[in-house]
Parts: sequence; C-alpha cells; structure tokens
Amino acid sequence: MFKSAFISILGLPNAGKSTLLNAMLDEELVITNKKAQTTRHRIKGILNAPGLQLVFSDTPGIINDTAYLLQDQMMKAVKESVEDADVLLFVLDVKNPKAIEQLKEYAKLSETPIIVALNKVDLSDQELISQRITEVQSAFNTKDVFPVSALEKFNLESLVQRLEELAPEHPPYYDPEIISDENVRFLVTEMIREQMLSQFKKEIPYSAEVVIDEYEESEKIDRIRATVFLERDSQRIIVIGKGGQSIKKLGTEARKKIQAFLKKKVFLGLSIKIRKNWRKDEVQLKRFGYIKD
Ligand SMILES: Nc1nc2c(ncn2[C@@H]2O[C@H](COP(=O)(O)OP(=O)(O)OP(=O)(O)O)[C@@H](O)[C@H]2O)c(=O)[nH]1
Ligand SMILES: [Mg+2]
Repeated sequence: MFKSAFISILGLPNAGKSTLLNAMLDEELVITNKKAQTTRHRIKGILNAPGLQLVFSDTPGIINDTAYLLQDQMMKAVKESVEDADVLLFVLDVKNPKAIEQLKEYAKLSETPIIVALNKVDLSDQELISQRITEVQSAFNTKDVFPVSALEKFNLESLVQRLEELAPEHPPYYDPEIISDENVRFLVTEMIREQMLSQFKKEIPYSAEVVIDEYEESEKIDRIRATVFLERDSQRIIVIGKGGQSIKKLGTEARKKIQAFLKKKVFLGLSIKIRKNWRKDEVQLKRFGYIKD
C-alpha cells in the first residue's frame, strides 16, 4: 500500500515555512531569509520515503494589505495551493499572537484537514508554548498541533508521521528520485535572489527579479548568464558598488550556493537592467512568470 499526499504549507511572512520545508526534506531546496516575503512563488518540494510520497507546496507568506500587483499574484498562488491540497500545514511563529486570527480566514476556505506547526519554539518558553497550543487547537478545531523548531530540526519526525497517517492511499505522483519538479534554472534564479536578500538593504531585494539568459551545461562546468532586473537607476549604482565590488560579491556568493546545490562547478555571469516599477506592471509580471495566460 503506497500513500501520497499534496500538502500546502501556509503562514504569515517569516513564520519559517521555507526553513521547515528544507528541514523536512533535509535539502537546501527553497530560499530562506530573515526579511519578510522571501518566497514569491508556490514551489513544490517532494519527500520520498518507503511507501510514501509527500508533495509539499511552499507558498508566499500571507499578507492582508497588498500594495502592488506582484503581491496580489503572490496571494493568488496561496489561494490556489489551498484548493488542491489533501492537507493544509499551517506554520505559526509561536511568538506572534496575530497569526491565529489571520490564518483563520484561510482555514475557512476549505474543508481540508489542518495540521499546525508551532514554529521557533527554540526562542520560546514552555508556558507560552502550552498557552499557544490551547489557543491554536480551539481556533482551528484540530488536535494536531506540533511545537517544532525548523531551524534546529526539533520534533519534525512526529509532524511527518502525522502527515503520513493523514495521507490517502495513492501511487506516487512524481518520480520518487526527484525532490522537486521545479527546473534548475528557476532554482538558480532563487539562489541569486537569496544572496540579494542577504547582501542588500531595504527596497533593493524587493525590487529585484532574476532571469536566466543562457544556461550551457557541460560535463565539468555549467555556464550561466543571468540578468538582475531592478526598478531604479539609483539601485543599479548600489548593486554594482564601488569599483564593482558589490556585484562581484553577489556573483561569488551566489555561485558558491549554486555549486553546492548542483554539486558541480559553475561559471556565473551577472548583468543588470532596469524595469521601472515592474512589480506594478502586468506585462512585466507576465514576462517574469507571475501571471499565467
Ligand atoms: N530561531 C528560529 N528561527 C527560525 C526557525 N525557523 C525559521 N527561522 C528563521 O526565520 C526566518 C524566516 O524563515 P523563512 O523560512 O524564510 O520564513 P518563511 O515563512 O518562508 O517566510 P516568507 O517566505 O517570507 O513568507 C529565517 O531567518 C529563518 O532562519 C526556528 O525554528 N527557530
Ligand atoms: Mg518562504
């Protein structure tokens, strides 16, 4: 008997959804960062075990007041992932009391079973954790609340075990050898964006989108050329930095990540282009893949 399930991971920005997915998969598949709204797309990550396949969807953090079309599209991706899930996995930062109210709206959208990961317990104490468990159980009408630390990989086994119990009998949906159906090009753009998030302040990472122009694979080395799109000329000056130092660091650090992921040598060439206000521009968002025809 084989079990397979689609599980959508939902939560507010910065709750630790992507960190939790990586921890369950034991892979650095999706990017994570201390800045909110790191994840922009729904991204699948697949956990394969004997007799079991759990197909997780990592999703962008839920925001109520969207400020531009990109965020509207991000919330659309969240709603879609609710519709086709067998189980909803809510991730709540144990220290954020507002999360429960905001997530209740999403719980109402479907009849799908909900299980809750109360994350970042490493930063909390037993009293707060117990209090939160009671609140969450009653808010979502579920007994399945798991205090976890995605960062320290604490208590993840019992969470996965419960997901296995809830999974319907079904043959695997994907080849059990793969951990994602995302193509390598997309994952590479994400790794470049992750370095932008770590390296640059304020608006710059939010104004950045990365596109692969050329990807030439060979036995020993992959040669990749990518463009970083920004919104303003002033941002270009910062990203390039004095004597090109900043863009050099961006390229070097991103290349290290990509090499570690691909387990292969990589050449990475970066250039910069400006697309004014692309986050509000429907045509650009279509080109960048946020709006599907
Ligand atoms: N201390 C602690 N930090 C955590 C834990 N889980 C995640 N974090 C940190 O919280 C920050 C946000 O983590 P992400 O996984 O990017 O959060 P997310 O929910 O995917 O965020 P968005 O994609 O922006 O919605 C990162 O700095 C993580 O290292 C945890 O269990 N404990
Ligand atoms: Mg994320």
